[in-house]
Amino acid sequence: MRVIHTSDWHLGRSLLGADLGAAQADVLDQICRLVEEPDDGIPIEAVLIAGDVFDRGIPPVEPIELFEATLERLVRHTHVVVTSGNHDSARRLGFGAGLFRERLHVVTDIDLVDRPVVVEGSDGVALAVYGFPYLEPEHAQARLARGDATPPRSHDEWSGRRWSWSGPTWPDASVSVRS
Ligand SMILES: [Mn+2]
Repeated sequence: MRVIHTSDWHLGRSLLGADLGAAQADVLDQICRLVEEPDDGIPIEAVLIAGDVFDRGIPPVEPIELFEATLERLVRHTHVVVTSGNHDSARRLGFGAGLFRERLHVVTDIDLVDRPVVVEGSDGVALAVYGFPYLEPEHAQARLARGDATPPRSHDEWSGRRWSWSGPTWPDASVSVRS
């Protein structure tokens, strides 16, 4: 089972006034080509994008188009699992998550983190991927607070609280799980 684990694309970012769009497009093209034609012929079964897809919660049009075009190329060949980071707007990045089928999985909803995306590898191995979005404390509180007088004040505290309610569920109890 081979996967690419990546994060922090920060699409839309500029550096000291320089637009990074062309460089970012080049990197994403390289990732797509790795997936489209792996050098050794061993397929890449999933691409994991662990947050900060965009540099801002409301990105400009160009980075949105680059992201969309990249996803279109990747899902022709592999599964893609996306979560939101602290630079993303979880709600905006998660738009359409419930509509996507087959190979695109966008995990930005904190209620769903205990359910894995299961990828069946061509080698017979099944991979369970648990995407965990960044929990912006204010939003997490609005979504998750349950009458707590002293709610958590950070992502780490909120993630601990979230897991205390329900931990990862395994897709099949008969599957042996390695982490
Ligand atoms: Mn980042």
